[in-house]
Amino acid sequence: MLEEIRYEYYESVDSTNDRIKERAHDNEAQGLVISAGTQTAGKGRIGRKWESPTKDSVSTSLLLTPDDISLEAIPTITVVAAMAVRDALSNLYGLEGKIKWPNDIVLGGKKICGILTEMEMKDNKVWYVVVGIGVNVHNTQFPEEIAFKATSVDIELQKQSGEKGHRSEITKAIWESFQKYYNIFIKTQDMSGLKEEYERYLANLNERVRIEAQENSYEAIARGIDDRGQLIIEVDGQQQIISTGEVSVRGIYGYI
Ligand code: BT5
Repeated sequence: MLEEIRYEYYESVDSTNDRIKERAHDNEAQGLVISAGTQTAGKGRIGRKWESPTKDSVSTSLLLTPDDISLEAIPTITVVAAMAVRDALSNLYGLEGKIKWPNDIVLGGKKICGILTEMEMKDNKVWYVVVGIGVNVHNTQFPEEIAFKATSVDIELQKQSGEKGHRSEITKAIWESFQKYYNIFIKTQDMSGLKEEYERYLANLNERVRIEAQENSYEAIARGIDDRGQLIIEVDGQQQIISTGEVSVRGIYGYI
């Protein structure tokens, strides 16, 4: 169970995930959140970069030290975190994002949030887990390479109320929602209690997607998730499971 959350904020760090790792090595207790105004080395998955320019985005990471968690349940935590961000943006601003499995939230077909879960083992057991979340809040423009597929809270609110997002309010709402979903997840260490709600928000459900693995790429229909939070796809009428590895899932007609 995640019982209490303690917040720390820094103007600038390399990566909030790396700051949490350092604290885990100093035996910090579960529940610490480190957020930053800017990251000089924000990380995406598999060595990619995460843009987190000064004061424009939420960059926030949480330390978890779950008792007796199985290794196979760790990637599911990303799936739980995606639900939390979606829920927070909906509750705060009425922004109804979709979850692009496994680790993005999209609005208006563009990415507003990315999640990076990392962990370290000790004595053959999971020692700690870091859940890192980046949300674009005040960004009005993006570097050329991502401009076609990135959006922010303010850009999306501009289309509705004209209101502006608030970074610390978003950070708090995300971790409060995360606590709610995580405490359901951790009882069974799977998505059995959350799957139904998750699938309501899954982008491309029952639509054609392109699965881009390292060696090949093929088309499939997305059918939902299994109890481990893995994506169920259908290829030539046969169901298959995609785990959160190094695959990307793309809609056929654009980024999502
Ligand atoms: C992610 O990876 O989306 C995970 C991002 C996690 C960022 C948080 S911030 C707090 C914590 N500390 C860290 O150092 N990281 C975490 P991935 O699915 O691999 O997507 C990365 C790709 O998204 C990049 O290669 C770009 O194409 C694109 N991208 C980079 N910055 C972006 C941004 N600000 N908004 C939208 N897309 C972006």
